[in-house]
Amino acid sequence: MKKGFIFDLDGVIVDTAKYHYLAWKKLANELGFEFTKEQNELFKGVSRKRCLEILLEIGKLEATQKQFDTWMIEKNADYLAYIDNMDESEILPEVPKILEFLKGNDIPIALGSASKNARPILEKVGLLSYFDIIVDGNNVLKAKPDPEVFLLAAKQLGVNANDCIVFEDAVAGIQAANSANMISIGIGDYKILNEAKFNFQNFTQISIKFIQGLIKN
Ligand code: B16
Ligand code: MG
Repeated sequence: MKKGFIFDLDGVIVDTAKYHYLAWKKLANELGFEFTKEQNELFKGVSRKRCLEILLEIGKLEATQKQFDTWMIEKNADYLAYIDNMDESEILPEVPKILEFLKGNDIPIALGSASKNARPILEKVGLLSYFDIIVDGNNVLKAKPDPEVFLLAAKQLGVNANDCIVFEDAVAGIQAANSANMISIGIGDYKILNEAKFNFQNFTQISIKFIQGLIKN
């Protein structure tokens, strides 16, 4: 059966978490509290709206709907300013090698990200043309760990869900891939991503032979 490969964005293709962190920290500081890098770990793979809810819980603040919306807009404006200078040097190691191999073998490739800024980021780092399909925060109603983002990607790729392989760096993303009956590959700390079918610290540890095995099985 035809296989499809689905990539998360932040933490898999590029490390945008550092820019999300700077923008959330700026907002927290303006609101009068600290936001640490450790707390930022909770935000990985989580939608923008849910991130702000968690941030306000950390700061023990309540917001009116109007304030909430204003802070969402402010955070995103700051984030967009931080990512404005991104270029291909920010692509995580060996990602292009894997994309190139899949493309060269006519394997369909999708992005499955929670970010509403996924398309401009791929464009900035020069990887947009590798992706046949982009499903991101603009296309789904339910955030990971709900499998909606990956199921939609599979549908648009024209590949059965159980023939899809998902690369993810967030626990919620691994859970989403598993509940979609896809093969989940954790990128990052295996102790955190222990629900994944396979684990790698990063793409430098993934051989073409391993990818060929996934395509054949
Ligand atoms: P935006 P991913 C996620 O990207 C980030 O990990 C998460 O921290 C962020 O809040 C979310 O995108 C939404 O991003 O504010 O740009 O819409 O890992 O799903 O690619
Ligand atoms: Mg991610």
